[in-house]
Order: sequence, then C-alpha cells, then structure tokens
Amino acid sequence: MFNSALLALPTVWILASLVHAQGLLTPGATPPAGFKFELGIWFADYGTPASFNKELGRNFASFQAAQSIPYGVENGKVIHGPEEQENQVLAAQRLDNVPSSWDDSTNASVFMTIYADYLAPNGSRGLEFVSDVAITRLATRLDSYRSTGRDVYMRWLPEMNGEWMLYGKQPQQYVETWRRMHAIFKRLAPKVQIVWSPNFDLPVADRSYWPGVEYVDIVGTSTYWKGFGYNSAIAVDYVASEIANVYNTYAKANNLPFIISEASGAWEQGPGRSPITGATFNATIDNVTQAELQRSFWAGILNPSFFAAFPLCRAAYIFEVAKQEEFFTDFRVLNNTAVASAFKGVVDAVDSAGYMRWATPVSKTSSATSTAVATSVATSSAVASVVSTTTTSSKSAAHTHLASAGMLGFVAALMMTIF
Ligand SMILES: *[C@@H]1O[C@H](CO)[C@@H](O)[C@H](O)[C@H]1NC(C)=O
Ligand SMILES: *[C@@H]1O[C@H](CO)[C@@H](O)[C@H](O)[C@H]1NC(C)=O
Ligand SMILES: *[C@@H]1O[C@H](CO)[C@@H](O)[C@H](O)[C@H]1NC(C)=O
Ligand SMILES: *[C@@H]1O[C@H](CO)[C@@H](O)[C@H](O)[C@H]1NC(C)=O
Ligand SMILES: CC(=O)N[C@H]1CO[C@H](CO)[C@@H](O)[C@@H]1O
Repeated sequence: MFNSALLALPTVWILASLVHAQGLLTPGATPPAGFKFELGIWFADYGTPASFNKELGRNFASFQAAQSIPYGVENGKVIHGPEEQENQVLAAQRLDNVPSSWDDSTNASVFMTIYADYLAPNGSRGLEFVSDVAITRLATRLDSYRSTGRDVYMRWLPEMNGEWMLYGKQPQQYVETWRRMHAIFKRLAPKVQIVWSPNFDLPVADRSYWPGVEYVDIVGTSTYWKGFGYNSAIAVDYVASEIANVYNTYAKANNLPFIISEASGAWEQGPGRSPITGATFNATIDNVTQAELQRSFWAGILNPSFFAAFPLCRAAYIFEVAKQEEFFTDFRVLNNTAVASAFKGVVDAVDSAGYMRWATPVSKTSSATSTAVATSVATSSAVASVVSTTTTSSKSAAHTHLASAGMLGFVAALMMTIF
C-alpha cells in the first residue's frame, strides 16, 4: 500500500468555566503599523486551491498539503518521489503534487507538512526511515516547487511532543534528525523556510525538542477546540491561551515569525462518548449553531486584538476536514452556506480594516508550471482515494492527559490521529 502522508489531528477539550484566559487580548488594541496576516487552508478532504478561492471570494495566501518521508512505499519498496510511483496518473492527481494539481493560478505559497509515518512490518518506524537520501530527494522536490513562482514552507515532523506520532516522544533522536535535515536543506533548498511546530501543550520547562534558533526559520503550533458532546460558543481568548506558551517560549524569545499551523473548531454530531468524562450521548447538545461555533472560534484569531497580542503571528491554516472521531466531527468552514457566511463575516471585518494579505493572480504563461498543469486536475475522488490508502498507527493520548488535568486546573489536550 502507498504510505501517503497522514493527517495527524490534535483535538482539544476544555471545561470552559475553568479556563482563565482573561487579559490575553485587549479589546480595541491594534497591531503594529504595516502588520499583515495570511490565511491558508489545508485541503486534504475535498476541493482544490481554485475551488477554495472561489468559495472564499479571495485568493488564499497559502495552501497546505502533506507528504511522507520517505515519500511512499509500493510493494514493499521505498520510493522517493511521485516520479517513482507506478501509477503516474494517480501521482499527478495527488494534492501534494503542487506543479500538476494546484490549479489556483496565483502565487499563493506552498506549506508542505512532512510526516515520518512509515511503519514497516518488522517494526522499524518513523525516524529510522529518514535517510540522507530521503531528505535529499525531499529537499530537491520542495525546492523545485519554487519554480512555480511560489514561496515554499516545510513543516518538518510536527507534533513531535505527542505519542500519537511514530516519531513522537523521542527528543534526542528528533533533534539529531532535525540538524541533519537542516544541513541538507540549507545546501540544496536554502530558500525553503523550515517550520518547527510542536503540539500546543509542550510544557514551558521542556526544551528537549528545540534544535536551536540557528536551525529554525519559523515557529508554529496546532490549536483546536472540541466540546465532546457540547457544541458551544468558544471564548474569544481561547486560541490566545492555547498558543501563548509556544509563542512566548520559542517565537518571541528568539524573535522568529510564528504560524498557527492547523486550527478550527470541532462541530460534533450524532451519538458519541466523551473520552474525558466517559459520558455517552445519543446526540450532541447544541448550545449554538455550527455557524456560530466556527464564527466564535475564528473571531479569536482573525481579530485586531489577537494581532496586537501576537504581532509575530503571520498566518493561520484552516483544517478543512470532516471525519468520525468520538463524534462525527466537522472542522470545515467553507462546506456549508451558513457556516461559510459566518466565517466570511469574520474575514471581511479584518480584511476591510486592511490587515489581510492575499495571493496575486499569476498568468500561466509567465509560470514555469505550464508543462505540468496540463497533466491532470485533481478531483475529489482522487483526493479521497489518496486519503483512504493511509495506514493506521493512531493512538489517543486522551487518557494520559486526563491524569494531569486536575492539577492543571483545566482539562486540555485530547490528541488523536484522524485516519
Ligand atoms: C525492517 O524493514 C525495513 C523496511 O523493509 C528495512 O529497511 C529494515 O532494514 C528492516 N530492519 C531489520 C532490523 O530487519
Ligand atoms: C439513548 O438511546 C437509547 C436507545 O435508543 C435509549 O434507551 C436511551 O434512553 C437514550 N438516552 C437518552 C439520554 O436519551
Ligand atoms: C463538502 O465536503 C465534502 C467532502 O467532505 C465534499 O464531497 C463536498 O463536495 C463538499 N461540499 C461543498 C458544497 O463544498
Ligand atoms: C505575489 O505577487 C505580488 C505581485 O507581484 C507580490 O507583491 C507578492 O509579494 C507576491 N507574493 C509572494 C508570496 O511572493
Ligand atoms: C457550555 C454550555 O453552554 N453548556 C450548556 C449547553 O446547554 C445545556 C442545556 O441547555 C446546558 O446545561 C449547558 O450548561
């Protein structure tokens, strides 16, 4: 089977009444002069760059996709790129294949997440497959995407502080691998920006995953809200309180740019069970509409007060996916008219105030992509087939986090993978 990149999704549950996040955002505050924020979208589930631009009515500044390292495994053989894939039509349709499948005709940047998610039948896993050859081929491939006129960001093995990753909880090997990757990338792909992105709950005192400021271009983190049976309005300070530790400890302390690598509210439906309390629900308790849930989540980011509090934060990526978790969970903001309208209202407010930067249309003839663009256009079914071939190695950290929840005074961090 093809070891295509997995979507590792941390989800988060809080007891709203126990979170004390007041004071992180100052109403009426404004960011420094010239501040611009970029909105990106991770389109793993459906759609293409062009279709999301159409839905938003603007050109997203960045698109996110994921690749594995090594790129794949076919019939037991490690392969290092789409050119080695047996089925070239499928290779061209993969949404991580920027030159052949990104159809937006803009200079939106490429934000490529890389997972070391190969688990061999003999138990070899994760970092053991991150050879110099695999890194070299990845660096060359990502650098080649720059010829499409796009900036390229590479989020290397994120959420490494989570046990749900095959490379997780191995800080010493992680840092060694990072520095090896960094040396190869700076030689072969010096303009590709390298993003270090732990899960949000990295304890302040634990610096063991940090490779050092000289090895990192950008700091990022993941942030989600999840109610486990309750769909509720999300406090405006929620995201601020989630990201504050990673932002302060790594971005602000080193004066590095910061990115919210993946984010959204979780709209849950149907029967399910809370892994925190064990309570079962025949149906969720909906205190708010789906539109209001997502509006309240995103108003915590797309907000001048947030920009003022986190001036190094330059972008956020929407996790545009729905899937079965403890409940059926819809993270999407552009898949439903009412939700999209509420979301666009939040975008409109910060955009009309001049805080947003969008991508610029690029004529196809001036772009080096033209050879590949004709090959194929990604379709929803092709995306689905890619996503559905991923292998499972998921683990939930819910129960381990539960134990410390009381001590922290709030309950956070339910982690799981979503394939
Ligand atoms: C385990 O399998 C992988 C992939 O086939 C191979 O590269 C590796 O050498 C194997 N390890 C051992 C100890 O046999
Ligand atoms: C949930 O559904 C089951 C089976 O239909 C029913 O027996 C039970 O009373 C329901 N529970 C609640 C709280 O509605
Ligand atoms: C909603 O998302 C599903 C996949 O999750 C996709 O098949 C469908 O086309 C989307 N609909 C709209 C209106 O975007
Ligand atoms: C996209 O093109 C516009 C217009 O040429 C330019 O101002 C902008 O900096 C470009 N953006 C990126 C990310 O290269
Ligand atoms: C978080 C929240 O607002 N929860 C409320 C949702 O609605 C139920 C039923 O009306 C209340 O009991 C919860 O307190």
